[in-house]
Amino acid sequence: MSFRISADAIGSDNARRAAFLEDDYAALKRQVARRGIDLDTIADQVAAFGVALPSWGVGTGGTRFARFAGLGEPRGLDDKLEDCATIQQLTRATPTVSLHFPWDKPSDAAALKAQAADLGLGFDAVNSNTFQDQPGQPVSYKFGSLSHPDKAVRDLAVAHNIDCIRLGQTLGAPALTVWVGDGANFPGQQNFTAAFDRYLDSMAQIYAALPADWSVFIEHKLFEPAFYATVIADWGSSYLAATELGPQAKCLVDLGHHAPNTNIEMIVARLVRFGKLAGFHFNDSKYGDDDLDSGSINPFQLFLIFNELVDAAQRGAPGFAPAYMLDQSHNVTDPIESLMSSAMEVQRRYAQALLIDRAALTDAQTACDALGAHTLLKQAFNTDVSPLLAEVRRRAGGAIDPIAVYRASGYRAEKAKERPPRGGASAGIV
Ligand SMILES: [Mn+2]
Repeated sequence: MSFRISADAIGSDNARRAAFLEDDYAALKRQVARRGIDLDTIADQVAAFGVALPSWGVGTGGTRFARFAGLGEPRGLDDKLEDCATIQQLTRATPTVSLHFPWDKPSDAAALKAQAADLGLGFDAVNSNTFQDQPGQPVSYKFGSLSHPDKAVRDLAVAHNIDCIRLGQTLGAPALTVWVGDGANFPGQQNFTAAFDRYLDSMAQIYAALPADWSVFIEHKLFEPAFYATVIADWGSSYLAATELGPQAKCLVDLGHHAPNTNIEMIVARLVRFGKLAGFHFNDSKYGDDDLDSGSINPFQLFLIFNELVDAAQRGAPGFAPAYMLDQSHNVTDPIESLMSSAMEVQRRYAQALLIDRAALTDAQTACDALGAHTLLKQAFNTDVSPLLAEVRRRAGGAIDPIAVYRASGYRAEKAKERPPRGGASAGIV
C-alpha cells in the first residue's frame, strides 16, 4: 500500500488557517468591490482554470553537465501519476497530465486511462520524442527527424508521431505536441528551404492521421540542440507551418524558447488574432531554455500574457481555447513543491488579469493616456490575490497551504522508502 496524504491531514491544517483566510478573503473582497468587481465571480473563474502537469517534471531534472538524483524519485509511470495526483490533491489546479512518448509509453493505454481516472487525473496533449534514439532503433535522429535528408529517418519519425496520436486517443487526450530538435550547427550544413519542405511533408502525413476532434501543436524553439539554425526556430516558422497544414494545426508557445527580452505577450496576441494559438508550456528563464519555475524570474511577463488571454476570452476571440501546460526542469528543488508553486503562480497571474478594469483600460488607450493605461495593469498586478487562490483551493477540497501540508506529511520520506533507487546513471537534460 503506497503512502498518500490523507484528507484528514489537509482538513486539520486547513482548520488551523481557516479564520485567518476568512478574514483575508473578506478584506480582498471589499477591496475589489470598490473597483466594481465581485470576488466570488473571479473565484469561480479561477476554480475552472487548470494547468497540465508534465510527466517528466516530477523527476529531478538536470543540466548538460550532470543530474543529482532526488530521494524517492518516480521510477516509472505509476510513480509519476501518483506524484501528479498528490499535486492535484493539494492544489486542485492541475487536473491533467501531459505524457511524453516513448518515455511514458504504456503497455495498456486503456488501463492507464482508468488508473489515472482513479487518481482523479485526465490527460492533456501528448508529446512525441524524435530528438533522441531509442534502443534498437534502425536509423538515427542524430541529424534530424521529420526534416532529415534520408526518407527512412523521416518515415520512422512520422510513424512514431502517428503512434503517439493512437495512444493519446485511447487515453482521451485532445492533441499531439510536436517539437523537433532538427537544425544545423554549421552554416552550410543544411539547405534551409529543403529542410523546411521535408518538415512540412512529414507533418502533412501526421496531420492526415489526426482524428477530427484533435489538434496538432507545433512547438518552436530558437536554438538547442542545433546551435546555428533550427527548422522551427520561431513563431513565424511555426505559424507558416500551421497555416500550410490546416485548421487543426496550431502554434504552441513555450516561454523559454525565445531570445531574452522577446515580447512574448505580443506573439500571443498575434497568434490569437489569427486563431492559431495552441497553448503554452509555462516555465521561466533568464538566459535561454532554462526551464525554471513559472514566475520565478519574470512574473510580470506571465501576468502580461494572461492579460492578452483574458482580453481574448472576454471579447470572444474565434477559436480561442488554449491548452495550459507546465514544462519545467527541477534541478535543486523537490519537483512536487516546484510544480505546486508553479501551478499556483500561473493561477495567480490569471486571477490578477481577471481583475483588470477592461473598460477603463480601453478608455485610457483610446484617450492615448499611456500612464493611465499602464497604471490599470499595475493596479491588478500589485493586488495580492493569495487569499483568493487559497479560498478557491479550500472550496475544492484542496489545501489552503499546499506546500506546508506536503512538508508536514513526510510524503517524500515515505516515497524514499517505497521507491529505492534502481541504480545506473540517467540522462542529464530533459
Ligand atoms: Mn516545451
